[in-house]
Amino acid sequence: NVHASALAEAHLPDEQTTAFAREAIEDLSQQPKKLSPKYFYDATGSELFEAITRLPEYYPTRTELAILKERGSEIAKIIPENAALVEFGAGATTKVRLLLNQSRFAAYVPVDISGDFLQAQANGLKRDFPSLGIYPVAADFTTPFELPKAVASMPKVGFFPGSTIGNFEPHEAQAFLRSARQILGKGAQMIIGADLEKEERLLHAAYNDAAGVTARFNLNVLVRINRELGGNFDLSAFTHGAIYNHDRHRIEMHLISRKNQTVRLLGTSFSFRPGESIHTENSYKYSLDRFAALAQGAGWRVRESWTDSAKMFSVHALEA
Ligand code: AVI
Repeated sequence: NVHASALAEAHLPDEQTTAFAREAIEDLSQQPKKLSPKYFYDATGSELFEAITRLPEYYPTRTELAILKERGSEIAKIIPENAALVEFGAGATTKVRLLLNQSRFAAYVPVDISGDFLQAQANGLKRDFPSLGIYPVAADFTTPFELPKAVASMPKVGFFPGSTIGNFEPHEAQAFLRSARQILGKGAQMIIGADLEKEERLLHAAYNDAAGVTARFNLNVLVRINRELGGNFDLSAFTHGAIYNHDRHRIEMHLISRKNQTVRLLGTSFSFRPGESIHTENSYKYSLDRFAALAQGAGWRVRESWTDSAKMFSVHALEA
């Protein structure tokens, strides 16, 4: 019954919508205003992010992939036989396929909040790796979760590519690494990607691409607020801006109001001055030393760190 379910949707928002509403109102009430980057990723946002990874200016994805390819045999050497590969967050399967091709894993455990996405991903991998045990876990990987019983006795290898760790505040990044160590257990390994600090011009270009895909990705959070929470943001009255904050070693993404305006959202009004920003994302850039200190602070030992020849991106092998 289409009508009844539409009504249910209008009157009984599910838990996630309620959380989105609560968080959006709280974050837009702050000074300076902000919104959480986790709300970028609905179906459209995930597609826009995939498009970002193919942009000429956005070097992280292709550089990390090249490192994983080039260092494949070195990575394979530190991976025990018949281990379980536990991926925190499940995106495109390109990177994980590389690892699965290079080493003999007995099991793959993708962990992601979106159950539908996990199933599609698992189906695709099952066809190409028929002897691999695939055990998806639908969970928020930033909070503690249990590994499937089937992999209990296998050596564990965590995988966290893409420099997603860079979107966490340093204290959150450390908490995540500590929790991953607990989940994976004693003797575990972890393969993790981290973007490196570099010439500002290159960072600026990567987050202010000429085709405007990153701008659309950033604005998509306002599209979602309008559609899912009944907001009335005028998209043409905000511009995308990404700047490098040297002192804090991070790219900051902002949505900047072009004029004096008031936006209404669920009965609350938010006014904006011209030039006032909503801070939507941080993307921290590490040095090899700062990354090692972060990992060590969370109880990991850095076994090896690999970079490309231009030192754009880094991949680290950690040991619990
Ligand atoms: C997912 N994450 C690592 C991306 C980054 O580079 O921080 C998200 C992104 N934001 C703008 N462009 C890409």
